[in-house]
Amino acid sequence: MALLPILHQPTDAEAVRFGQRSVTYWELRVVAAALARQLSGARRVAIWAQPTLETCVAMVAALAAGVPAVPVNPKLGTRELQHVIADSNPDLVLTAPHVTLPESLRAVPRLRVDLQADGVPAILAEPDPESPALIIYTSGTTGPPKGVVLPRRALAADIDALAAAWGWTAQDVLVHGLPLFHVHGLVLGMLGPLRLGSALHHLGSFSVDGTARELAGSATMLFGVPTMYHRLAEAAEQDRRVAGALGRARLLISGSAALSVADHRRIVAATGQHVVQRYGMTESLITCAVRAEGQRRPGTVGPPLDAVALRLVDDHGEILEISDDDTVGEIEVAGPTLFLGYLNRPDATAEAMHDGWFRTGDVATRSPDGYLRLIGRRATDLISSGGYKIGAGEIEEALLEHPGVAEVAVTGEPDPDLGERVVAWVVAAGDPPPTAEELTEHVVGLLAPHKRPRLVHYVPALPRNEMGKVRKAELR
Ligand code: MLC
Ligand code: AMP
Repeated sequence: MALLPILHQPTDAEAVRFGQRSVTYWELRVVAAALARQLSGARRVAIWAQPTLETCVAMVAALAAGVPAVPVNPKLGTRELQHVIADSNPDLVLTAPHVTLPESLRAVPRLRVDLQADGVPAILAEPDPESPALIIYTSGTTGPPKGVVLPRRALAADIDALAAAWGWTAQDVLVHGLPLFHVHGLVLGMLGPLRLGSALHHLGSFSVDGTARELAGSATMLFGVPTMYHRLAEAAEQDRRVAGALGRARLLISGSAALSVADHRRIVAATGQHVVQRYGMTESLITCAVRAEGQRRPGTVGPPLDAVALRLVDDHGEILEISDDDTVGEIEVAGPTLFLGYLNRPDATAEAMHDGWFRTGDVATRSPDGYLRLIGRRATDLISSGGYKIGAGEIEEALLEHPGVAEVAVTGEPDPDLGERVVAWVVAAGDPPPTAEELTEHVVGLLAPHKRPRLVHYVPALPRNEMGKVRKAELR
């Protein structure tokens, strides 16, 4: 089956809507097929992934052409953008017509996405399911982000498994305001509805009002990160219209970070709805989900999807057969939803695998009925903030480039809204020392704004062990 079967038999049903602009499946097919013809022969393309209709058309065109697409966060700082472009080396960058691109992208030929097309160009032959479809950059604990190469087969298998888990059909209308350069908003949130032939109403950017308006209208499902549900919980407690809109949804689905038990309960109390959680990673796509008909227990992400093989292993890599909701192991996954490897990084790919299983780095318990409960990560240097995964090392390196920083450690501290907030512990140099605002702007210049420190502590020295490694636990 084709990755996007509906392109072969388009209907007049609404496909996607961004604000006031929308296209039907027929219109999408016409513009995407025309653009796909212009892409064919390209080795790889970057897509300037603003939350717009043009991004959607560009993505569909690249998939139709069988050209791997690199979605680029338009808010990346110079350092990260240079890295993504140098590492992925795209032949073209696809943008909406009026975008001004930053310096580091000027050398890459640009193709403007045109929403007008004449005729009805044929759809190109379906590419090999094992061929790369997307390259999505994700942070690790050290070094710059790595490009996760996802084959078409993984996208198809994951969307189909989620559709089965949630009874997700062409009759559903999905609403969300997620960014289109990560798995959550792009693969689940955009390619999901397109593969199923259902509609997506994208909010442009997340807002409580927009979400409530859509759910009070035709939207049946909501995707969001826990920060969004935290804000919705607060609003629903204050405003009966928000509570009522959330209460009408067929499914409220949360992922990318842990939804706190407190926020889960607040939403139940205000709206009568239990949020459905699911768990995954860029490399494995979504691997666990509470089923539409399943018990929605706070703090759990449900059992593995039908397509996914999942095991827990102990510190020695031995498989844990036990399911007592208590014994803790690292999650390893296998099956058709897995990535092909990290772009240009066979070393990192090999390190991530264990006998053909992908090592997630997430630790969990398993209940007798197979529900996973995530209890943390192996790497404490990976910060989860607003549903984004952020490597502490990346921010430390950026801060050390500031002349007013002699030493620095970055930690994630609990935050009621973001889950964790990025905190920098700085041994300052220079007189006067740099202000917190200066350091924040410095990070925003090099990296994406969501990686900026939300708090800067000045300390006379960092606590270190005999090896000279910073004892981060003591800072907290
Ligand atoms: C803030 N901004 C700045 C800035 N300070 N821009 C430039 N310079 C500065 N100094 C910008 C931000 O980029 C943001 O824009 C806006 O101003 C508000 O800043 P913020 O406070 O950082 O954003 P906030 O409102 O807190 O955003 C919360 C949020 C966001 C929940 C809406 O964190 C979000 O969209 N999270 C989704 C993350 C996600 O999709 N993760 C999926 C990973 S895939 P803007 O435009 O950004 O709003 C994955 C797999 C899986 O994990 O399982 O799903
Ligand atoms: P990323 O690599 O950006 O795709 O982020 C994946 C990480 O997000 C996982 O390794 C988990 O740590 C975290 N994550 C995703 N979904 C959940 C969830 N439902 N609960 C807790 N953590 C989650």
